[in-house]
Amino acid sequence: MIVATAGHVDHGKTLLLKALTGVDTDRLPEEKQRGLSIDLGFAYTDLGDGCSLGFVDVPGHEKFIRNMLAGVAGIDFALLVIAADDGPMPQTLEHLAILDLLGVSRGAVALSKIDKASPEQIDKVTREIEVLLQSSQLANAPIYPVSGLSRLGVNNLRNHLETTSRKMTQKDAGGNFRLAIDRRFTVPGAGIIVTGSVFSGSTRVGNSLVLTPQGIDVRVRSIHAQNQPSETGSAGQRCALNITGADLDLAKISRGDWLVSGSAHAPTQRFDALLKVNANENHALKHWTSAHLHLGAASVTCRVVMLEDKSIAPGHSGLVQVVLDQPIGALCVDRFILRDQSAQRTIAGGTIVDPFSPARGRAIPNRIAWLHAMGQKATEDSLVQLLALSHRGLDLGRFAQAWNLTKEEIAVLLKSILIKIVHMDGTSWGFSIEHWDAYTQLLISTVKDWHSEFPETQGPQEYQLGRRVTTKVPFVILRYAIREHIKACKLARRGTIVHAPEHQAQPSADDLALWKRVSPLLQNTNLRPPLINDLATKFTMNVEELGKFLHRMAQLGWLIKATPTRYFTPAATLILAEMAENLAIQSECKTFKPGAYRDKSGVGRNLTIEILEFFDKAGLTQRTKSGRRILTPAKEIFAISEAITAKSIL
Ligand SMILES: Nc1nc2c(ncn2[C@@H]2O[C@H](COP(=O)(O)OP(=O)(O)O)[C@@H](O)[C@H]2O)c(=O)[nH]1
Ligand SMILES: [Mg+2]
Repeated sequence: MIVATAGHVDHGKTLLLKALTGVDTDRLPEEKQRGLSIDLGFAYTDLGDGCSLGFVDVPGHEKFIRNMLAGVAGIDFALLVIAADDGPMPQTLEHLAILDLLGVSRGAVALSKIDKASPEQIDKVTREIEVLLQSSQLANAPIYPVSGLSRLGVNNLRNHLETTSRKMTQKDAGGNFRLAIDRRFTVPGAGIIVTGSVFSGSTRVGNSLVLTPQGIDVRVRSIHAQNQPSETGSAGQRCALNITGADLDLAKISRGDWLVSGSAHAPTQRFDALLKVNANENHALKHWTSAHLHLGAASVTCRVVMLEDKSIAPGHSGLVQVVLDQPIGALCVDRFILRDQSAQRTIAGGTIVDPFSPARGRAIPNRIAWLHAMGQKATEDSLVQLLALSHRGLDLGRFAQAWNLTKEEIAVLLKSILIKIVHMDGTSWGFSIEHWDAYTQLLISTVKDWHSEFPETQGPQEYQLGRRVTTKVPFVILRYAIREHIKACKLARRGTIVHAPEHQAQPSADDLALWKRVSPLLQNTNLRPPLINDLATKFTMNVEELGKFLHRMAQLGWLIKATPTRYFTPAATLILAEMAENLAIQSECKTFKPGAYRDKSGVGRNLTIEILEFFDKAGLTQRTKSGRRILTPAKEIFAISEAITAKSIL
């Protein structure tokens, strides 16, 4: 369990921790000299039986609230220290408000310096504290009268912390590993060490992690968990990690960065949140207010965008978008605090609802509905509601990332609900069964509409179908749906044309007569059909007339215009496509270069370039740094559905 102190300066936090742990957490020379905590201090006590308490001592002075905020993020338990002789003071109130806005609901009050106060004074302050806590999440927190000086009452408090910690040790270590870095330094012989509270998940020695938001890969060489050498570090512990990395040096790491396991690395500069304005504020929070955001151990300047109402009154909550001046690591249900522009007041606290928000359309009804779905407590409810809103499909990888779900956790979640999943191009898209059925039915009816509107053509090209279908999904999903329909014989394919299986468009008698003359010249051409111009000369035809005829034949699916100057038969196109496919399959990195394709096909340099560009457009291939790779099997784009072989035609 991690405990953080809180409370006004000089109320005895640091001395109390010393009485509890034996450690003086004021370690900086300036802190010793001034007798004042400036930065965070840390101490641990071993409870035996493998349990230990980790303490974060925070500065109480209002000048160092920023450090206090870094210290209380990710803690399990707050120890609010209030001096009996002084009673609640300004930073008592501010720290309490911060804990409340951060959702810290476990804690205790140490009524300190009781050696300096009369019994009447102690009673009076106790009542004041009870009133103060009433409206906060710490309403039921016990109050322990103590003296850090005489150690009176310290054992009672310690026993309470121990009991609470024992009850809590089974903290849920779900999610990907995330540690909020609050210190970094080097140790001779070991190298770089970072310390912080673990928000979620666990890691072990030897694991690879990423420094967020920089995106630097690191490896864990050793771990101290709660100040003890350990093989693992997990949620609910303070950890020190000795890390190395080829691109890592100390200057690249700051307080506020995160160390996370790979899929939790998702820097963001704009997120949506449910924000509660501090009840102690005098004015409502307005649109585009400048503020300081504190999340984890990070602090960044930002603007606050109202999403529902024009402003949010003190003590009230509302949806906002936070636009940051710099990217940070932030994921769903992370808590944060906003302080005013001059960093003097705590103005609000919030919970992240969507870490990856759009700049446009951020307040439209669809988006607000989306945020209500994202704002569900249970990931399952959130997923089901998002699917209901996503008739164009939901990017499941992004969903898992936003919710910080591990691969295993998202897999279990997907098994527990009814969902249609389409894996395409490295992305997994999720559809509700209703939306998927509606979409695939719409594809069929759109093809049928095409047939009645353009009976002289065999059907739409895939991209034409994509344009006409009123539900726009990513092109890869359109392709997938077409492929499923073809397998089920609900649609058919002729080259790049999609059609209803029973639809057979026929050329006019004149076109058929011309086809009989022209087609021999387009076949058996060693994959180099003649140029349109040369064909026209050969048949002493007007180029434009011939062009129109060839275009009509292409609309019937009897030809494919693969380059600006040549038409290929579907059979030749498939042969050319399969050549590309074989080259890719045979190569080690599953890609091929134009030179290799030219040599294999023998179509010459210029035609090679034109054909490969056509394949890119048709979705067969994709250009990458190492060459072209195959996106979709050649047969799935260029084959002629078996139900209607074109042998009779060609
Ligand atoms: N008499 C008395 N003095 C205390 C007690 N706790 C702290 N002090 C003194 O109050 C001053 C501030 O204490 P410190 O622990 O640094 O307060 P912090 O700012 O809340 O961390 C120091 O001079 C302490 O010696 C206590 O229980 N009794
Ligand atoms: Mg102190």
